[in-house]
Order: sequence, then structure tokens, then C-alpha cells
Amino acid sequence: MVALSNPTIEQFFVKTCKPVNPLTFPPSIPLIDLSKPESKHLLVKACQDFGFFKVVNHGVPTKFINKLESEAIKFFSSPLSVKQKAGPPSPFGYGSKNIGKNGDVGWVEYLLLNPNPESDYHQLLSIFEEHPDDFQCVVDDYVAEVKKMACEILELMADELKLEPKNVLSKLLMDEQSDSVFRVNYYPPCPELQEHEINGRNLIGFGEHTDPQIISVLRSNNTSGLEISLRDGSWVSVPPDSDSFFINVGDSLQVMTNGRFKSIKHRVVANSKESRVSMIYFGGPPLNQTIAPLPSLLQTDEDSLYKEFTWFEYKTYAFNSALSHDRLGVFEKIPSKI
Ligand code: GA4
Repeated sequence: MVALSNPTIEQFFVKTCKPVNPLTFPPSIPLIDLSKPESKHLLVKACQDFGFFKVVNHGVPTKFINKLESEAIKFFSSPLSVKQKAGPPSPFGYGSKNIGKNGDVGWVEYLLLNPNPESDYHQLLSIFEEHPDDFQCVVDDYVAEVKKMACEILELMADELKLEPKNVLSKLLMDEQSDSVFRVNYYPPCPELQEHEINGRNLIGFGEHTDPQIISVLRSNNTSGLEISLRDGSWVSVPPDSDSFFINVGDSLQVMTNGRFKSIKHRVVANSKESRVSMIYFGGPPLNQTIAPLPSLLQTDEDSLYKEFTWFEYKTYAFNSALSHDRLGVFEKIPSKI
């Protein structure tokens, strides 16, 4: 474990920056219209090709989205002493610049919350008595809707992949013991960045990584910054769209589909002028859940590409690793990389 200290500006610069190859650059981010059930085919294709897609007609009421965004801005604009009442992010609380336990840094402030009403950690936000609106209720309303959408997406996937039963994936998120995470990020503008941008350098908001869980549901304001990595290693900026949601395939879903779906490597680069606010629901299974290819998906004679492990084992390994680490590597039966 690396001791946390105040990072220097040099630590924030993006190290890898391979230019986009025009031959592999996707014409656009795959777009899924949730009001059309036939989009399940495109949805599965997007998970196979990119592990990433954008969702419109999602059914999440705008009032929940707007309320959460304004509560989040209120929280991050509060004095540091108020924000620190949420405690350090271990595992839930407020963090600034330091991410995880291994020395990763980013130009970001964040709240990590437990979205599971059954958990003892759940009522964290009730300590913000200064807030006229109850932040916790706003988070709960939002998470309930986003979780419903995530389950709908998982059921469309299961349907298209002919998995039995249809709720084989969604039931893991619906489980009372589901080990999910809710994250609110605030990327402050970085005026000092302008001079570095002129020199062609980017400041990192949140370093490259894949999400360990099953599925991630991201929504942001209209500030750019999110980038996804294509298979050839180039980075593509995702145009922001505050009315839509972006879905990432997580490492666990990659394993459960025996590598048919890929967890997507992504990152956020800082912006010199505008602040970026994002909220992400990371849908995870119960801790004791075995993460292995779904039997109804495996063809006759098809072997699992992965050793068997539980979500607790994977999560423990992941949370002790550095952000950019290829976490699934050690769980592969035949390691893909040396
Ligand atoms: C990435 C996805 C989620 O934001 C997160 C992150 C977690 C953290 O911020 O503590 C991790 C990161 C994430 C994966 C590797 C470890 C753990 C930071 C880090 C360096 C909450 C999660 O579940 O895994």
C-alpha cells in the first residue's frame, strides 16, 4: 500500500496518448433506444465490440437526475470541513485527488456511497444536517431508478443471449446482499491546465481503468472529459450528453460471458474551463457470488477461460491494485499477457 500525501502537479499528467487510428475509429458511440425491445440485438453487439454504449429513452425521470446533480454541486461547494464529515473513502466517504490505496491521483473530488438500503453503511449522508434537502433521499430515489434501468438492460442481454432464467444477471443486482457502489465525481476546472494544453499535455481527472463489477451506469453534465480505449489502444473522447446514460461492461460480466463481452478501459481527462459532474452506479453481485461463465451460455465442449473465484476474492484483489492494473489477468486460465 502506498502512503497518501499531497500529490505534485506532475503526477496528474496523462502518460499514454496513442493517436486515434482513423480506420478503427467508430463512426459513433453505439446508441440503444430502450423504448424499442428490438434494440437488444444492437445492445449485445455493442457489448461484444466495445463493452460500451449510450442509452436514450431510458425512463429515468428528469426530476431525479436534476435534483441529484444540484445536491451534488451543493455538497462539493461546501467548506472542506463539511465534506470531510463524510469520512475518508474507506470504503465509503469523501475523497479528493487520491484514488484507491495504491498512489493513484486525479484532478477530482468524489463521494463513494453504499446504495444498498440493507447495508449498515447506507445512512452516511444523514450527517449533512446543513442541507435543506435530504441528500440521502435524493440519492435513494435516483439509485432506485438507475438500478431498475440496469436490470432492464441485463434482462435484454439475457434474452438476446438466450440465457436461462431471464433474470440470471439482474437478480444479482436485485439481491438484498448486492455489493454495489454509487459514486459522485466532481472534476473542478483547472485553469493552470491551459498552458499545459498549449504544450499538448493533458491532466488526468480519473486514470485509465476497467470497472470490476457487472455493469456501470454513468450520467454526467454536459462537460466533456470521458474517454474510452479502443482495442488498438487509441483513446476516443465521448461527446457528453446529459440527457442520456452511458453503460460500461464490467470485469465480472466479461467473465460471466466467458470473454464474449469485454470490460471497457476508460478514463477522464480534466477540463480547463468547465467543471464536470458525474454519477455512476456500479452494479455488483453479493460478496459470496461465484463469478464464472454462465452455464447456459457455454457451448458443448467450451471451457471457462477463467479460474473460479467469488466476487469477494475478486473485489479484494481489485481494491488492493493500482487503477490501471490488468486485474483479470491473474484469474485467466491461460494468461493473455506475460
Ligand atoms: C473503479 C470503479 C469504481 O469507481 C470503484 C473504484 C475503486 C475506488 O475508487 O476505490 C478502485 C477502482 C474502482 C478499481 C481499482 C482500485 C479500486 C480504485 C482503485 C485503485 C469504486 C471500484 O469499484 O473500482
